[in-house]
Amino acid sequence: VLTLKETLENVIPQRRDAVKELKALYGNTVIGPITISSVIGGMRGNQSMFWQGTSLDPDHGIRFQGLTIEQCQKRLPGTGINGDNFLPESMLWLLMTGSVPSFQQVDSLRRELALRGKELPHYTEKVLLSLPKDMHPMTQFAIGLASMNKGSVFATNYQKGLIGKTEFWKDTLEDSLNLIASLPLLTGKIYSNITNEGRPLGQYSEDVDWCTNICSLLGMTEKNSSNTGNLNSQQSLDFINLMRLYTGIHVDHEGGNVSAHTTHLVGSALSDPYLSYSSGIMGLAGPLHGLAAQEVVRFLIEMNSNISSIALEKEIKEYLWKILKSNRVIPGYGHAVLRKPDPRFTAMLEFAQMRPNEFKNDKNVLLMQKLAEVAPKVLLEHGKSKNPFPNVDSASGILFYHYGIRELLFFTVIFGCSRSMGPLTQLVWDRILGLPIERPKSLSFEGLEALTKAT
Ligand code: FAM
Repeated sequence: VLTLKETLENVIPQRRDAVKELKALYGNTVIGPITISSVIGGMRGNQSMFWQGTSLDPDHGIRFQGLTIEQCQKRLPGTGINGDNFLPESMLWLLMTGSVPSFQQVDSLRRELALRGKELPHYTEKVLLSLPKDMHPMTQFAIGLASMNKGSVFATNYQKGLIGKTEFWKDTLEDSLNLIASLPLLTGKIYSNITNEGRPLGQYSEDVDWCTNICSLLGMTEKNSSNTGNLNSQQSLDFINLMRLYTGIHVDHEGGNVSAHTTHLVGSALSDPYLSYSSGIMGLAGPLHGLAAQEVVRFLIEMNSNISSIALEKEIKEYLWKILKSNRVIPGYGHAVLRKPDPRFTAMLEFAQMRPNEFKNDKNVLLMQKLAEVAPKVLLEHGKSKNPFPNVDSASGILFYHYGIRELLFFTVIFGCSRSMGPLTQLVWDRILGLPIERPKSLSFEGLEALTKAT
């Protein structure tokens, strides 16, 4: 079986030629206008980034190398056990190479990552241990990742002048795989810091998949004696599959979102993958980006304590109207690009719907499901939001909460594990294609004003 790197090596020449030809033949083709509104409005709608792995359609949501979530669920290999979700390792292969891997290919990548990730560098361990236990978990995450830059193969070889530009991608891939592989231990360390005085919550194994290791190190597998969630064996398996589903579909959301764009921008200065992705993590920590899932959990809990029954639609509607009338937003609804329910939400909702017995007594999960019917009606009547449907953050946090992850700030760390795969894949491709340092032109107020006079 060819490794991921060998498979990539076979794909590269044709893709390099195609991009070179596109630039040579159509380099001057105008893609679209850039307006003053977009320049002072977060560059919304400007088609100005090259990004290969994923694309976002307002009606159909995210596509991974052209495949919808539903297609990924059907076609990407999992563990081979019936009912198990596909492995994020499969998604990484798809993003990186552009093709659906075989079971054997995924299994070899699973093994490769498990071996690469079996220990954290001793200095990273030391740094993490020294951090205050109540430090924001995303700050711990970014510090841990940045510290690993000490072992970057790319940075070392670049400094020694050992590699030429066309070969940069090899060390970038090496670092990226090492980084992704390190995430179960890094995440487990952060979770044990905030919940268990830094004492390990579970074991790492070279024989299992990336998500099973994440769950084990969070203390969320049954055989673990310090299990924080007190899960039985079925719940442990379900939680691992929830983790596979969640981390399999949050890998990427085109290039323009903050975490992806930041990783790409910092990487364009030839900063190594550790520095680049730790910057992306800093962006993911923002409340308008990765932190929204915790807002939804707070909202559901608060709403439940303010209504008498989930069955009373009238009461739910009144509660939502009270929020809207006080000029607040309904968290978990609306989107800047999407105009339909987010298919990532639908996938998470289906996870809950397939396990009615597990969730039948969880008022928060039941409310999440009920809101998906009621909130769009209210938002439509309200008439402001361009998208009245549930977004990605509507369901994920409350499902993690159900199984026992109660530290709301930690949700974004799990998001960050998943998000590593898309932006780091693009970083490898940035080096394969030799993309230059990013450097858009900026304009002052006077500069913009002068342009209005010129037209
Ligand atoms: N509840 C109430 N009002 C909403 C709303 C919601 N869920 N979503 C949008 N609106 C309002 C919005 O505030 C704006 O009002 P003003 O004209 O008074 O400023 C109006 O509808 C038009 O907004 P839009 O064009 O439809 O949305 P934007 O592109 O400006 O904003 C969101 C997109 C996601 C920031 C917005 O829908 C929102 O605040 N949603 C609630 C918070 C949330 O769920 N965030 C997570 C988003 C998630 F997908 C992610 O990216 N992680």
